[in-house]
Formats: sequence, C-alpha cells, structure tokens
Amino acid sequence: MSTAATGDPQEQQQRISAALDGFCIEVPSWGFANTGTRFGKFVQAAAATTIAEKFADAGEVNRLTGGCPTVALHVLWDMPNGTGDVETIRTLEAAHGVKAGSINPNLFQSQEYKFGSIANPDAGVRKAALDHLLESVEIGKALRSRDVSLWIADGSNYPGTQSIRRRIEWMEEMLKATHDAMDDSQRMLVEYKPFEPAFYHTDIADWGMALHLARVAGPRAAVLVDTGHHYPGTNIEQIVAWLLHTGSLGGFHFNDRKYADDDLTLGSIDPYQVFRIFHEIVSAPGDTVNNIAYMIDQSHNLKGKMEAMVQSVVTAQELFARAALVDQEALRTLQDECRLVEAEELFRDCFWTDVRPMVREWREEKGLPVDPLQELRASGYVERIGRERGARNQSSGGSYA
Ligand code: PSV
Ligand code: MN
Repeated sequence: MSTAATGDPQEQQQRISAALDGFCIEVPSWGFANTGTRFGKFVQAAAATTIAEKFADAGEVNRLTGGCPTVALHVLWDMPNGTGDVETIRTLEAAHGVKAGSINPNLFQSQEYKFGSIANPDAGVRKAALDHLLESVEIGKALRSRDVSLWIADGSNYPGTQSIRRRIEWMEEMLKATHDAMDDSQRMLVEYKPFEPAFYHTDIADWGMALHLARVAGPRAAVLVDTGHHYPGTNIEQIVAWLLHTGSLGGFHFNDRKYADDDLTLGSIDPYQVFRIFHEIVSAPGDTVNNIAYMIDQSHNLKGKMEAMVQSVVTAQELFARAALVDQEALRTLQDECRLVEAEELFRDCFWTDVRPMVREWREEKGLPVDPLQELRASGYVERIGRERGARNQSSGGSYA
C-alpha cells in the first residue's frame, strides 16, 4: 500500500478540481475598510468606506479567485438603516456579482451595551439587543441570506460583579426568541471567544457553551468556530471533529494568530493547522460537511487590503486542495493497524505536496486568472481605487463604517 499522497497525477488533479469546485469562502465587508489596533488606525488610500466600495472590492476578489460569491455584512457598519438598506444591497449584488452572505448583528458598539447586550442585567437593554437581533433576522429573510451569525461580546471584568448563571438564562431566552423568528431557510450561528473585550468572564467563552446555547435556541442553530478565538495550544481540529460528530458545526471564521485574536492572514503562521482542520472536514461522513459556512474574519492593518484578501482566499484554496489529497481509505487502514509513522507520513506527504500547479490547472479549466495576485497587480484595480478614494480616506482619518 502506498503511504504517499494519493494516486497518480491525473487522479490528484481530479480530486483537487472536484474539491475546489465545491469550495467557497465568504469575505468580510470589514476586511476592506480602514481598521487598526486599540492604539490607532493606519489609513490606506484604497480602503473602502461605503458599502458600495466594499461590494466592489468583494466582487473583484471573487472575479480573481472564483471562490467568494458572498460577502459577510455587519449590520451597524453596512446597513445602518437596517431593513431600510435592503434595496441598496440588492442593487449592489446585481452590480458586482456577489451576494449578501452572513448577516452579523452588532451588539457591542452602542453605549447601552457597556454591561452587556443579551446578558445585560437590565431588561430594557436586553430588549433593545433582542430587537436588533430580530431586525437582523428580517434582513436575512429579505436578502435570502441563510446565516445570521452572532458574536456576543458580553462578559465582566471582575469576580463577583455579575451572576454568571443568571446571564446564561437571559442568553437562552434571547437566543430562543431569535430562533423562533427565523424561517426554515435560515440558520443561527453562535460564535465563541474566550476573552476580549471582557477580561474576567466572557458569557460565551468556548465551544461547549456555544453548543449548549445553540441547542437551547433550536434545531437550526449551530456553532461557529473562529480560529483566533482559542487559547494557544488548543487542539482546534479536535473541536471541529466533535462538532462534526454532533452535527453542530455551522461555520468558520478563518484567520491566523501568533498570540491571541490577532486576525492575521489565514495560514500565515500555522498552515498545518488549517490543513488539519480541513482534513477533519473532508474525512467526515454525513451531511454537516455540506452546510459549513467558510468565512474569513480578518482585518489587515499593514498589508494592502485587496492583496491580503486575495492572498487569504488563495491560501484557503491551496490548503483545502492539499487536504483533499489524503487517501482516506489508506489512512484508515494504517490507523487501524497502529502503523504510526506510516500514517503520519501519509498525512504529512499530502501537506507537503506542492498543489499550486494543480490549482493553476483548475483555474485555467474554469477560465479564471491563473495567478490571482499577479492579475490583481496587473489590473491596476488597487491604484484606481486608491486614486478615487484616497482624498476622502486621508481627510476622514479613515472610518469603520
Ligand atoms: C470578534 O472578535 C469577531 O471575531 C466577531 O466575529 C466579530 O463579528 C468580528 O470579529 C468583527 O469585529
Ligand atoms: Mn469572528
């Protein structure tokens, strides 16, 4: 039995082309906007400010990579008038050939959320948060977007200052009410994060808490794994395996990190981890795998935003292609016979295979640019938007919205 990457070159090409045909990754609208750190913002001439500019950039990334037909929207930043902005989004979808993807309510910026949103001890604030969630559900319906994607920033900074248990009950109630408002085509994704902005306790800190809340909310709620939202050393692919096993993996926010939630380019620090996550997915039986929402959640402060986004998508495609090479049957036999080194070598062979020529071949088959980054540079797109947007970006000092 071969312990190398699967089969002959032709078979490898087929596997990779089939895998990439079925692989899409959503780009975040906020990945094109001026962002920074807690200490300041570095303005880029080409950064998008308006939702029209964000759609234009997302459309260009999709044209270059062939893998990003949807763009995630953050309600407060992209649709400040809520359902009142639906028509604008529809027009932009038609103009740029990309559709609205996940709808992300914003429960962390308003002053009233200082002590929490859906877990705030004040019933009035919880009601305001619920209203925003319900409006997000309506936006999803109007735009035919499947996923309402929730990140709850709530938590506390000092022991004894909040009742962790009562806050669980409030969250259960709010998420159930939100789920009840969804129609059958919609899903709720529950994202977890261990710390930041809260530094003592975060109300949805890990996948166990997210899974519990998703189950209480209802059958169309599932867990969202943001790769940056774990403590260093966490075995993320194991979490993914458990969520797959329990039929509760809703989607991913991909990014990379060295320390905490650094939002660096996917695969820039640890590409092997992304490969291991993808391997769990491609090796899993059952239905969950067909409904996983792959999304990028990154903000690039130093790299050019368009370049970084194209680089991220291409990296995701390459790592997904490598995971598709694993000969699952051969690996299973080696695992069953506890032939450890051979099993590991089979796995590593696939990770170390240079799939770039085969990914290029797939791009050619699809009529896509064979080198998306090179094409971005040659197209002059970044220079053009830099000229068009530069003066405004400079004078505004950059803007989130
Ligand atoms: C929070 O850190 C997060 O990962 C959530 O997904 C937010 O929606 C996103 O980042 C943008 O700030
Ligand atoms: Mn996220």
